[in-house]
Amino acid sequence: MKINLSSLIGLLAVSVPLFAADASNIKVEDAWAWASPPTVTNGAAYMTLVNTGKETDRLVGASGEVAGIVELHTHLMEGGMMKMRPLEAIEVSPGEATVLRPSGLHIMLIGLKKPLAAGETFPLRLHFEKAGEIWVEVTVHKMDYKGGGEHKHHSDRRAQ
Ligand SMILES: [Cu+2]
Repeated sequence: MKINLSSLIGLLAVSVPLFAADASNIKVEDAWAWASPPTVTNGAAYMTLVNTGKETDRLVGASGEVAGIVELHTHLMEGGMMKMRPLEAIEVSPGEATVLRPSGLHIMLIGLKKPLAAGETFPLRLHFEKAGEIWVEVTVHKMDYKGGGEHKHHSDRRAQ
């Protein structure tokens, strides 16, 4: 029957992007966020992006149900103050890890639907120029979480 044949072709067509995602050159490691106090309505997600391919890729956006608005941000010094700036894209070059971390690059979560609770996880969808969409599960840590050496040198030493 002709109908069966065309639906088979339809299935083949949708399987192509799935295969492309499997062959992705982008690996996302250690996706995390600080837990948010109940009165705080914004948060940020951090992670390490690794490009196992040969060409530079770009993270061009992120989305998720966790917050009303999800943006790519960086921190810049401006007039002696650390300020956040939205970015159009974050470049992910091969051969080096692109680390999103406090006081640096981050995925800004504006208007959290509910506070981020320690121990929970939430999904984020990352949009890459070449690798396409990648879902990551972000783990929420307590605020006093001491990460690796990467987290040591930021300037905002929190009072106990
Ligand atoms: Cu921000």
